[in-house]
Amino acid sequence: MDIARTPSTPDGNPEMADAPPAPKQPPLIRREDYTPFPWRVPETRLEFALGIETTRVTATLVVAPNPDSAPSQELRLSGDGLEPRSVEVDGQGANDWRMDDGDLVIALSPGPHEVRIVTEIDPAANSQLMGLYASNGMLCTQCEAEGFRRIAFFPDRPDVLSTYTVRMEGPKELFPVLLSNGNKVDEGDEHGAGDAWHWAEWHDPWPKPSYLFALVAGDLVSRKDSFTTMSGREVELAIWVRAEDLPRTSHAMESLKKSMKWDEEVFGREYDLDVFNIVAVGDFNMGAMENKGLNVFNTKYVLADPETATDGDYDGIEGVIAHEYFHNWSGNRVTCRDWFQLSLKEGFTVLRDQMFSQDMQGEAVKRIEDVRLLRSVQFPEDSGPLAHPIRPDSFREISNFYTSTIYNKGAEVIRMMRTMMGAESFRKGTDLYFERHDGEAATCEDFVKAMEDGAGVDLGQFRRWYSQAGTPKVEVELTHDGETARLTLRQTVPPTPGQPDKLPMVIPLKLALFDRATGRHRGEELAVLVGEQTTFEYAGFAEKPVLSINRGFSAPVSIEREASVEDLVFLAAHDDDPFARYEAMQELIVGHLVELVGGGLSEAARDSARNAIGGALRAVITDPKLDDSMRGELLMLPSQTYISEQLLVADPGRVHEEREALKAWLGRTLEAELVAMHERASGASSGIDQAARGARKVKTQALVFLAAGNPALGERIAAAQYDSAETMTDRQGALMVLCGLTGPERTHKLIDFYNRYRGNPLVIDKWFSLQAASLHPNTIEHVKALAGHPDFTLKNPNRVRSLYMAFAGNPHAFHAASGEGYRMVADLILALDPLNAQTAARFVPPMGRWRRVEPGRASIMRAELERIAGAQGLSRDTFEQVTRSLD
Ligand code: B3K
Ligand code: ZN
Repeated sequence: MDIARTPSTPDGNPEMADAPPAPKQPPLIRREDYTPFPWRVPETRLEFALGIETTRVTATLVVAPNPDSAPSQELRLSGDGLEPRSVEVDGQGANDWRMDDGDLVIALSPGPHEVRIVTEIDPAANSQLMGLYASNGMLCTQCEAEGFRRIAFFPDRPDVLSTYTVRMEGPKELFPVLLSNGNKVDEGDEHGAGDAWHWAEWHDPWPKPSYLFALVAGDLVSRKDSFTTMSGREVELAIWVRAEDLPRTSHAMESLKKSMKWDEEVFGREYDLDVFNIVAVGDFNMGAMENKGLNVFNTKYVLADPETATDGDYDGIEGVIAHEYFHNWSGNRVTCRDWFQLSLKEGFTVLRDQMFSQDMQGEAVKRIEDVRLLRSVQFPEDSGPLAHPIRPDSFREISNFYTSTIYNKGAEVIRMMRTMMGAESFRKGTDLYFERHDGEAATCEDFVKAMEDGAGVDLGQFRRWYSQAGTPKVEVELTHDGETARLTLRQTVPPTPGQPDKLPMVIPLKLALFDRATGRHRGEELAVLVGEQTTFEYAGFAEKPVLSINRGFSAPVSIEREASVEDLVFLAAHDDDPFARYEAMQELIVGHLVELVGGGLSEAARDSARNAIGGALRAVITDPKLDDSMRGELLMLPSQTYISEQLLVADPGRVHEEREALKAWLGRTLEAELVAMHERASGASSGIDQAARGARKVKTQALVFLAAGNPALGERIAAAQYDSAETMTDRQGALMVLCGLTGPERTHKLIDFYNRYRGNPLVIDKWFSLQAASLHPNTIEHVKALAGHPDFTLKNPNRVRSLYMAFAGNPHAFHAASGEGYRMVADLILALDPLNAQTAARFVPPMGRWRRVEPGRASIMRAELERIAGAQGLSRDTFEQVTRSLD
């Protein structure tokens, strides 16, 4: 309706008329506005009378004025959708309280008090999966970041640390197991209720913020084990799952024990409670949660056996178990002062889990995988409308800031510190950090200061990594003159939302200069770029050397250089740094595809580049010195996202076309070698040793190329691999390839896969994902049909992600020129937002890339974002992401 014709209501308020109300802008919360909470809460007692539909919560808070804050006459307790049933202060019913935007504000005279509030919640109705909710008959919690306020009125902010005692009671039959943080101190049957009801009391001696609170009640069984800490304390370990899942918990338990040992050895961190519990839940918004002594996990990161989990799933479990366990120190013992400091715990803990996995799984391949993730998710984030520094300055909804920037770039920033100061000094810095801030809610600045003081270094200018967003670009030029090689490095940091002008960063670049004739270099160097431009000189080179730069990906930057095809082929074959070798191969292929997409490449130039790439890949396939895990990495074509990222504005259709054409050409040209590699690798065992895992990786790599070059041959070999598969890795790899083909085996094997694994939700998730991520020409129709499949539900985040996140990451179908892919994702966001806002908002970033997409598609993407923005009653999560994406 035209605004001019909107009838006014008697009081002149157009919002009362039938026009949609203007969406209320959620408040912007700023880092600079931080003030300490006026009250301390030394003790918290929570009593839960548990029920799936009604749970009664009695919260007793011992409060006292905070000496570090200005005094206050009122106590503001955060609440979200709660109503107080009773409010008592010091044992007396209180009248002097009010509700303010969901919060409970109680008038309180200065001095210590005991405040008791009763609330009732309905876990079954909690589809947001934040707070206390029901999942498959059990009750569990998720409180980070602001879920605790959906359970009880409380100062729900990370700098209010309290010691918790939790009493739970409920029907034994429904909830035979009752768990909370810390140690179980007592339990018993409820008097007067026969033996039908029971209770348990838990006490956590470590003060913690409310976001680390957890409770689980359900019919669960556990795998038990124990760990003796470095000081000789015995810790009881338990992984709690549904009875039918128990056989699939051994890998998770082994991962936990390895993590505990590794953290003692590498960071000197010992576990600090008598028990460590992990619970697996089928309905979960993310991977896992590090609640003190009671980690809650998505089943995806707990359950595995070779029949149902891939090698990648095994690694994911090991990495996530480690990550959550490591949070016990980096996050729990030392927590965050406010949510702007999120990277303090997340960036550091990601670095710690990456280092652990590098030690467990092999350094080189893990590093390549981590960089691939950074480039495919974080780099696009950093160059788009949602770019933010690793320590953001403002937000409207904190759930939107659990980003790859906070996590992965955050880890890279701390990794750079380690690269510059060396492993030993780094450990001195982290020791000092833990010692200085144990039991505190700290800031990123506290971390940097402790690293400076502990390691004895100056990180003055380096701090800009915390405040400036955007991926720095480093232009590299190598010249040679007489006996001297001169390396000029020039940096620019691109403008990002709210940060038009940037200052130079500190960029540590590991490099080596190779002698072309011998294929050797004289040692790795570290060049640290601090200004906008610096020239480094290297004497003693009779001939221009070949430059290997950003070895090990020592800095999260994009390197721009004019490397010749010959130099890249040289590095791809000779570089002794595995990452640099991988990088040279990627550069070779990306450079070629970018040229092709740009047009104007003659056929002769294209053929010569193709031949160089083909030759380099042939050398990789046949190099006897390479192990298969690394070979698999070198054979991976750069992703479409990464290629598009190199272009200012990309036509997804063109990028896809050229990438597929190259893949097909390579499949045809290297057919004999690929078939031989597949045959050789098929002879490997089905074990989980590195050799067997590597063999599985190259087998599926071979299929990818073969199917592109010769679909009939690819289909035949893939179908045979599917039939003879002894592991999920082989079976899923074969089905992935078949999903992209149009032959009959696609349907046969999809039916077989579904029937074989129906009833196993994690495997059925794979079945959805494989079809949604497929390059098959009819993927859009397939996804539409799958959305109506009886196994599809919007209520389970794993299932939603398995279909729609896979689809939104599909470079072909999502970007269909008709705009249908964009419409489908926008429809999903609108349907999911009222049910699960956090998950819905996660689908906005792929649409927010419109500025980097050719104008035809860009206008459809933008229109879809506007359609979402115009919807009534949008959540704060989705509203913030959509409006930032349109700005
Ligand atoms: N700290 C949690 C993430 C919580 C996300 C809340 N939206 C898991 C982790 O990073 O370890
Ligand atoms: Zn984490």
